[in-house]
Amino acid sequence: MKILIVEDNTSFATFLKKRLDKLSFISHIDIISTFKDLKNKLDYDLFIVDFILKDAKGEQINYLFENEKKVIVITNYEKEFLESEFKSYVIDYVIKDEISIDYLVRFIKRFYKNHYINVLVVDDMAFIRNTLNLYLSKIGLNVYLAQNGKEALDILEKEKIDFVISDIEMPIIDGEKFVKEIRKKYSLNELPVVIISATNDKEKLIKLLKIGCNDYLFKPFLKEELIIRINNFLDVYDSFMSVKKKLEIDSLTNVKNRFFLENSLPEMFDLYSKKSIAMLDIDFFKKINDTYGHQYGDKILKDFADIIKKSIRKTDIVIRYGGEEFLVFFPNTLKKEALIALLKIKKKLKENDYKYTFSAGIADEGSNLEEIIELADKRLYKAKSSGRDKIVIE
Ligand code: GH3
Ligand code: MG
Ligand code: MG
Ligand code: MG
Repeated sequence: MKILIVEDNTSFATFLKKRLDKLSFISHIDIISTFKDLKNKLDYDLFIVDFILKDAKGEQINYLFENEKKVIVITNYEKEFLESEFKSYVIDYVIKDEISIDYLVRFIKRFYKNHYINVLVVDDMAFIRNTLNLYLSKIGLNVYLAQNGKEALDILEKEKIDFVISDIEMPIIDGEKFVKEIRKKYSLNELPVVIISATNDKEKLIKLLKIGCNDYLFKPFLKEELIIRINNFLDVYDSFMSVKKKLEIDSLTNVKNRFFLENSLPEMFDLYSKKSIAMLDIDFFKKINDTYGHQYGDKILKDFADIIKKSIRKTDIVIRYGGEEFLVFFPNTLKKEALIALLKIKKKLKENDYKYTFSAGIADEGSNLEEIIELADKRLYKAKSSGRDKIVIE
């Protein structure tokens, strides 16, 4: 991402650049100090522009607006700026003090992340759709538009939408029915929905929250309010996702854990018609612990998880099922193909001179996750009872 700072106070410009240099996703930051220098310098993703320059008092903002550029204004003249026509030409403005610079840095981080987020706007009024499209695009989001609930449901089928902003009063399918349809397929965390409402009818809004809206906004909205609320909403959602990610990881081996198995795998499992599950268990692991100590045992577990990961495809998923027992989910894979991956693991253990072996059971039969796990587990037991160091697929 490339940023241009247009600021005649050099020490402030340098201070700002230093703060922004710390953000790894910014590849380039340049500083210029006059409107004159700005001409033909339009190849930037974001412009941070002083309101009052030596050779311009807003004309530079107008110029960038006419060229459809994204601008954040920095100024000490808040009142004058807010009273000017230029206010509507920019994404946002900040005052030149320490706290506002923190806001600016946060804003830029969010602006960058927003480029990876797809939002679906649903409203029957073209004016509202266009306004939201303008504001949301300005903060970097990829915007999809729909005129009613039916159109929106079609888009959700085809595109990877991350969150929805929807009107309530709409023809064909109204907001309430639309949200109900969404919640049949996606949970509140998978697809957040923010409702926009013209009414202050609290009872209706509460009902909407109960049927699965995440939040609401009132029409008409102020641009600043909308931008801050949506950005804050996305920040909270991001931190939720990173917490969720941490919750799903086994801290010793760095593969997925039981929490993931119970909360996320079932849905993933249902997406594929062809799939295999393998259960792997290290042989005589207790002896390893007893002989070399628990810490050494831990290291073996970490190494084993790494070797499994290196032997499978990126789309396959490793889960620590229990102490020294791992489950691998192979999407789009028959058990004979999964067997090849497990044989690779055996080979790698030998090549790296590990003294232990493992037993495994693989299954690709069964109509649900529980059934297929049970079958793989039965086969693992067979492998154990028939002498260990075996992989059983029948
Ligand atoms: P088998 O071949 O029948 O699988 O024998 P085993 O000894 O591998 O199996 P058993 O289930 O009897 O013992 C598993 C051992 O794994 C017992 C437990 O103390 C150890 N274990 C479980 N979790 C951990 C862990 O996180 N770290 C270490 N070091 N050991 C663990
Ligand atoms: Mg409407
Ligand atoms: Mg074991
Ligand atoms: Mg065991």
